[in-house]
Amino acid sequence: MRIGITCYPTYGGSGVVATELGIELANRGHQVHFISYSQPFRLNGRDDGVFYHEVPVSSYPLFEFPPYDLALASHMAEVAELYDLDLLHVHYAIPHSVSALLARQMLAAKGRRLPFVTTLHGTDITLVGADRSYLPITRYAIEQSDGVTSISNYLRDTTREYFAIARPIETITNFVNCDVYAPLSDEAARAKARAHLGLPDEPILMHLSNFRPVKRVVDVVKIFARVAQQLPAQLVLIGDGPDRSEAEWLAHSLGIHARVHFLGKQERVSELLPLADVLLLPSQLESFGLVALEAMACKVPTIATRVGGLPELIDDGVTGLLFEVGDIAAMAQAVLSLLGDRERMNAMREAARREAKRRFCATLVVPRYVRYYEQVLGRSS
Ligand code: GMT
Repeated sequence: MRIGITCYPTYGGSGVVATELGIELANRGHQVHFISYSQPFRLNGRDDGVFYHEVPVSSYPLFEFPPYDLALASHMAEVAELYDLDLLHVHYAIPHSVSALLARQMLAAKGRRLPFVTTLHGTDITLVGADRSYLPITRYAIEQSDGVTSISNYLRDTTREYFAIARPIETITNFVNCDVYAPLSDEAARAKARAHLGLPDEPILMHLSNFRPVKRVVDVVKIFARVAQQLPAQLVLIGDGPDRSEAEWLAHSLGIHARVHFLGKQERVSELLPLADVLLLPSQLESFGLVALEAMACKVPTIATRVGGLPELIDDGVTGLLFEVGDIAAMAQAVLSLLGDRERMNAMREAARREAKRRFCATLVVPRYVRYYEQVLGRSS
């Protein structure tokens, strides 16, 4: 198949899923064309069968807001014609599904079919889509999509409820490449990676996100502060975003900054995650929680909140531990007790990788997308 993929190219789970999906599809012989305003951050352009088309967004003094969604629709239609695309797959409904709808109509006027699949990721529904200014158009574009997938049952059900949508939405969960995301081979490899980062031989707590308020990064620092009172440990934070400064100031004011390492945005997180003993994800909401899955594949259990789609991913007490939002004391206690119980920790580590491979491996999930595309193409041809 020849597939056009559109996503946000910036640091974030929906872009990661779209990019990894495109690469996996290309590895299986499909031709994938990314259409976005800049190169998705995990795409390095060297994969065979992967193409990138930058959307030119020209400005004009009259435009206070250059209309990206229109430029995107034009470019989608152009790329679809030039490269004879079979379908478009857009990740994150706003504004991508609206642009795809326009592109489909533009080509229909020329007698050409261009179905599109929309994948819902989270805040496109729970925050942005539910905002009155975006809700009607988002609902319309979801209803008009030739296929709609959701990354968890939670998000599927929430979409139906918020948007009063009756159309079928297929849950196709996020996935992980279990060969790329894997534990370190042995203690020597761990010691080498630690030394490379200048970290002493102490337990490592890790957090990775876009540092938006929904991630509650300040809670991460507070949890760590409680752990560090009882035990020598290190906190590694990967990513960047609006709440980073507040978290950095807090680490300073609590006097733990020497143990707290803000690495900023990192590309090869598969090389960092296996170093962690525990991943902290105390989010206000996660429709899936991709980083927890990536950690699981690396044999790293996650201490997270019981919200959104996280209970569908993390089996509480088996592959990780779930708590109420804001229950910093319980999460810190859970870290301490897990670090102090080697047998339980090992069982959880093994279970985490086992479940990642059993339910969420790319080899299982990517073929589901392919089957879904075929279904959409069959249905709409
Ligand atoms: O919704 C966001 O905050 C952005 C989005 C993204 O692009 O990172 O995250 C959502 O999609 C991810 C990939 O499917 C999921 O793993 C995240 O749980 C989801 N975020 C939320 O629901 C808050």
